[in-house]
Amino acid sequence: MSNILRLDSQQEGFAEKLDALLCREADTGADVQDLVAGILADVKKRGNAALCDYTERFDGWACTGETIEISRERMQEAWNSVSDMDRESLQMATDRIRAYHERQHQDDWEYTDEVGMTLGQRITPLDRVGLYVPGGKAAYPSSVLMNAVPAVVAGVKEIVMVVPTPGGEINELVLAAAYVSGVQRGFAVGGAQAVAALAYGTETIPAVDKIVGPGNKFVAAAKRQVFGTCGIDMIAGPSEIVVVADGGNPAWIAADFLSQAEHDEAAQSILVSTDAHLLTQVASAIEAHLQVLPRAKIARASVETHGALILVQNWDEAADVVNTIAPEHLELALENPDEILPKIRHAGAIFIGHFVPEALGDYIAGPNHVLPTNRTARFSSPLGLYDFQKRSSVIRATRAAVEAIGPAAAHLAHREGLQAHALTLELRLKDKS
Ligand code: HSO
Ligand code: ZN
Repeated sequence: MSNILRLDSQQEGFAEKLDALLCREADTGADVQDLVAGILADVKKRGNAALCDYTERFDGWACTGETIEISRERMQEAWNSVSDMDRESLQMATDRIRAYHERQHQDDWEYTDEVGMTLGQRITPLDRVGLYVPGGKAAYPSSVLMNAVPAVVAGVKEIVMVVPTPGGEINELVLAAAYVSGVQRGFAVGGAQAVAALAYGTETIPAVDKIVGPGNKFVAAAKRQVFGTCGIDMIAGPSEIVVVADGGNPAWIAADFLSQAEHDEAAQSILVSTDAHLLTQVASAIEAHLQVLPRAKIARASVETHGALILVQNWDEAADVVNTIAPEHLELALENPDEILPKIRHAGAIFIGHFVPEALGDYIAGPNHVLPTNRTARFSSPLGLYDFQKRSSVIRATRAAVEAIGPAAAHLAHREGLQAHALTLELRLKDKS
């Protein structure tokens, strides 16, 4: 039997134990931050020359401004080279993700108030977005779709992608996903140096307005440091899943539990139930799956260091536990999921009923799989159309409106000691022409 922590809400110190379980991530060390700061400054100063130096050092190939370019034609070649089933699956996912995100469209609005001010909000897309795609074991074509499609739907004019190619190796399915989802240009660079190139621009790579997409700790530190020069989406941590279950098939629940554990040793999977027997059955089923899963080593490390099986007394308690965790993914594998749903306040994506494994959402359901992790679902939302748009306020006034509200503004300006502000209003109020 695998060695998974068991907690019981009736236990002494349960709240503290739950807290300790959720404390997963040590802050990025000062050494990483300093290294990244040096790379950012160097790429900002020396452009392609620095970018290629770091690419040679970290990814092991000598590039130039020309050789890093991945053209749309190269992406199309990849699209043509993958299997029919690859293409059909990517196409279906793209279409479904597009349909979902189209629903997030918001109209501009405007209203005229009682004094004659016409006030409104306009929504405009970002001009240029940079998508970071990790290489190696975390090269997920599905993440290319999840980042690029909402940007396209939002009306972003240019979407560029960076992807590291250590040893010159490039994932054809990533390129095919970039092709089908509408990425316009790609560059075969990665790491903090690629984030720097996107933030500041080089002779070859255009500076973008926002950088999105997951990455390792160097990429995450670089995104944090360039924030302000450009926007960033979020700093996504290792995957998480909480399954709340009341029976059902233990083998299904165990597979769902492991689906996130297999991402990363630092991933976290937690099962919450009122049924102690089910917890035991799922623990055995997890062990059985681990015997055959190719990524068992990663999944076992995740489950044994960060996993937990939590016994609660009732569904109110289950909801409290979920809200404390604020998980990235929540499965309500329950006979009556709608009883507990209204009590859930913090979760990135909620999968309802026995028949919806989280993996459906990772690939094809339509909602975004880029979700708040590390308890940030308390205050943030899935990646969406709104992340690729911004709002402008629109203000119109008639003379009558300025007469009605201008004196109060001038008064406040004087109170703040800002005479020029006051003057802008007083001149207009005095002018009877
Ligand atoms: N579950 C991951 C996304 C992913 N899963 C990509 C499979 N591929 C993020 O939460
Ligand atoms: Zn996943």
